[in-house]
Amino acid sequence: MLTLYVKTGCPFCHKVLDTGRELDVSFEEKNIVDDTVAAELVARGGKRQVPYLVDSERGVEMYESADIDTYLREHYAKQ
Ligand SMILES: N[C@@H](CCC(=O)N[C@@H](CS)C(=O)NCC(=O)O)C(=O)O
Repeated sequence: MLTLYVKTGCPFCHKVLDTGRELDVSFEEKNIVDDTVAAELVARGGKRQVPYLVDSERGVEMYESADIDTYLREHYAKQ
């Protein structure tokens, strides 16, 4: 399962969500406007920054929209 921490109005998040749509990849979205979710993100990744991807099947977690974009294209490209 892919989880994406996002924030309403975040252009970097939109970039990743656009890539997901392009690749037919769906995310469980968690929005850090909710303080509980923000705290969960900081506990998980170490800082309050979105987007943040969690790929639980591969045990991969990362910040940085460009890195997430590259990762999705490498591992979730359409066949
Ligand atoms: N270089 C980062 C920049 C990410 C970034 O600046 N995210 C902003 C939101 S657009 C953020 O997390 N700000 C902290 C906050 O809103 O609490 C990326 O490309 O992912």
